[in-house]
Amino acid sequence: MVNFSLEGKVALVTGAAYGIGLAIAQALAEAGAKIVYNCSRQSTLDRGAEAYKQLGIDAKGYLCDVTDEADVKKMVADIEATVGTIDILVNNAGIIKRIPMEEMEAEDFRRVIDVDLIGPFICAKAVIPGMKKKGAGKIINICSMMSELGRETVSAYAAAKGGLKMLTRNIASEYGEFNIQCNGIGPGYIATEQTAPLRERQADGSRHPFDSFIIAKTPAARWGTPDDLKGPAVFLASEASDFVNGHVLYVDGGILAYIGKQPK
Ligand code: NAP
Ligand code: GCO
Repeated sequence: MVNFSLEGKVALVTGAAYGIGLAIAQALAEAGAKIVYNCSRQSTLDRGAEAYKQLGIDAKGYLCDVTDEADVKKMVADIEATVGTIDILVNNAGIIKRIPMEEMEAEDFRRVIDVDLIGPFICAKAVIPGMKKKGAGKIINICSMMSELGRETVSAYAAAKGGLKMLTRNIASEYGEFNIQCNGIGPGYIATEQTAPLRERQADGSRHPFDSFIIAKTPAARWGTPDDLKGPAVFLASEASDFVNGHVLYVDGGILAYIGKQPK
């Protein structure tokens, strides 16, 4: 029988106090994993603690900015000492800054690259030694439509997520021989706090133009929800995907396959 169970596994999901990270953590917990998560603000950590309590999940939270290598190393060492070797890393923590490139300060561009690309590098680098020692590991990087496509105002985010696709392939290449699989999940447009500005109702109650645009660009004719990512995450975290490596699994309702609905 195909093994989707995560019983006995330890999963670190970064940025998992709410949104996509929380949904993925919930799915991994339901498959049997012990959940550890982090975020960079105390208020978010408190929010996450309440969320996991409501879900009946015994998750351990850390205040840790994924761009701070010393902090990440300290967090991983504490997890390994108090919970166990990290079997599954989901690099979910991420930010976006929607600014026309010519108006974007270099420091803003750098911050997005720092969180969305350097952060996953730092976290993967921290967990790989333990995975090598254990003889197995799963790294899942949360990529994006912007790993494949560009659009106005998201130059830094697209550069980061495009880089994250190639970092995924490189980790797969460099560590496959140690039975470590590194894959990506590329969500389409998902209804979370990060995309809330793109879905805000207009003053007259009509849909935000971008909302209508995405629905026309999505064969499923809807925004995704964090729940849509649960199954793909469990698959890539489990033994069922042991021969899948360096792949980005797009969970986008078909956006990347579709030219878009002809306007009426
Ligand atoms: P979100 O609602 O904005 O949540 C982001 C999470 O990351 C928060 O918990 C945040 O907590 C944490 N975070 C941000 N910076 C951090 C840092 N430096 N260190 C540690 N944690 C940090 O985002 P989301 O929509 O759930 O998206 C989650 C991931 O999916 C992101 O990588 C995003 O790029 C990607 N994604 C989203 C969509 C979408 O349509 N929503 C689609 C494709 C990909 P703190 O602020 O407290 O740190
Ligand atoms: C945007 C959105 C997207 C989504 C996601 C799509 O402004 O275009 O925020 O980037 O977050 O990455 O896959």
